[in-house]
Amino acid sequence: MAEPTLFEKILAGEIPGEMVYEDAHCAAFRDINPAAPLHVLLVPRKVIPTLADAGEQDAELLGHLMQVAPRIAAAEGYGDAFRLVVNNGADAGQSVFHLHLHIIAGRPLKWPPG
Ligand code: DGP
Repeated sequence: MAEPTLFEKILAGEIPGEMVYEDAHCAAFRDINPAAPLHVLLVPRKVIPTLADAGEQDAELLGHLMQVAPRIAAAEGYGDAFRLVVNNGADAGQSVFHLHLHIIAGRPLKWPPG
């Protein structure tokens, strides 16, 4: 058995996390180091290390995450303007190798991102 990821431990309640959403397939909690007034991490319960590791069998799960994310933004009061970010790989800024969507909102968001 692989060592549980940090996010598995948060989803299991073994490490504290401020949960904002949970269903059978995914859960969301506030980022410990928020980059904006809203910064939530949406994490599938299934451990997929990176987006690039997702396969055909994960298509429904990925679609589910994309449908849940706007609902979370709206529930938090930011339904009109939010950004979703997936860092894929260490060189792209990924530090936790358990796929997650960053849901960021609540301040002007520049483009292109840094
Ligand atoms: P990334 O760098 O894309 O892999 O994003 C990982 C995020 O996880 C980063 O924004 C900080 C957040 N994070 C790291 N450790 C913890 C933790 O223990 N609790 C919470 N809530 N967030 C964490």
